[in-house]
Amino acid sequence: MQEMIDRLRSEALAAIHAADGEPALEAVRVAVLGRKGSLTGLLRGLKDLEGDAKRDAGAALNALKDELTAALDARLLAFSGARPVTAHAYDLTLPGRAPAPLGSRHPLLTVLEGICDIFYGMGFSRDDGPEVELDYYNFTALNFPDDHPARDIQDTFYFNEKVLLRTQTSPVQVRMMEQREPPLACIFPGRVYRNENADASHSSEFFQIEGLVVDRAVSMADLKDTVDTFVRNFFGAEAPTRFRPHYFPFTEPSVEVDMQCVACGGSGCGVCKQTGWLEIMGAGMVHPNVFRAAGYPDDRYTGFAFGMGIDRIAMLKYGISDIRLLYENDLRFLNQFRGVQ
Ligand code: 2U9
Repeated sequence: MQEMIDRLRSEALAAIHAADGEPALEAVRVAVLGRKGSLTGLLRGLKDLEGDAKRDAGAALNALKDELTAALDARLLAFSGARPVTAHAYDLTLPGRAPAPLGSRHPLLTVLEGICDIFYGMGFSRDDGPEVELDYYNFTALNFPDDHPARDIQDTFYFNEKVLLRTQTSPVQVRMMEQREPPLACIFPGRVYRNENADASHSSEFFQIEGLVVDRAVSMADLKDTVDTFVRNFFGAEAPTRFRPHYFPFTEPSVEVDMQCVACGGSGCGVCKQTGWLEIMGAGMVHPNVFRAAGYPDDRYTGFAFGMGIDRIAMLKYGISDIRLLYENDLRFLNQFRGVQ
């Protein structure tokens, strides 16, 4: 048997080598591996063998079948003009081409959406308006006097006397009040602009989220409860908050809101500059002049409003020390937020 196998091997390989085209090669394949082919005939003859002889011959014939099939394929490839896959053409030990890098959500957007979700849970809706605004909506309707320093060209980007880049998202709220009657409970996230030099805590563009609630008999206690619910949900802690008296033209009374330092729990550290408190937002009761500008009847409604810098909240949450990192799109920075929800 082995002799027949050896003879078949050398004859078949010679025939494959001698084939001068695809038809000749196909004829060899049929003559050897076809239904009535020589190798197929030997495989059929196995049934007449027994024991070790059967096993050895079977293994040898199957190995020969594999060898001849590979030789036929290689010869066919040569006729088709394609380059064979050989070790020198491809180094299979090289690492594969890196997959296209996945992007990730910008930390500012993660924080923005996270804050919005908490307010949705309290029944707030969300609205946005133009970034290029009228001086009227950005300042006048919000009770800024004509000579208020924020109107200064050094603080605000003006296109002309009447048109500017909004410095806060409050103008969206004036526009909403012009259109709708209370009750209102809405948040207003968006990009705002200020004409100031950039440093670790200032950028000429940044993100704010403001909120407005207007109805009959809305009180400062409602504001406090809303702020506490937000802080509890966002920072995941029972961190106490405190109101410090402040001044804004558009609210009266006005407060700045602090929360107990998340880094040290109130004992004082570098993050809170040893005070134990972190300022997180400004707020207050909507000034009657703002209601008047929006066209609401005198004394019918009260409301509270608040505003916070999303950048500052993101910096506190993730321990980011320089606001400019949020605007440079440096992948070494952004990649650290992969998978952060
Ligand atoms: C209307 C009436 C009142 C929005 C408010 C603040 C207080 C506030 C700052 C936080 C840090 C801006 O990003 S920041 O620099 N904002 O302190 N904003 S109350 O008050 C309004 C808004 C609209 C009609």
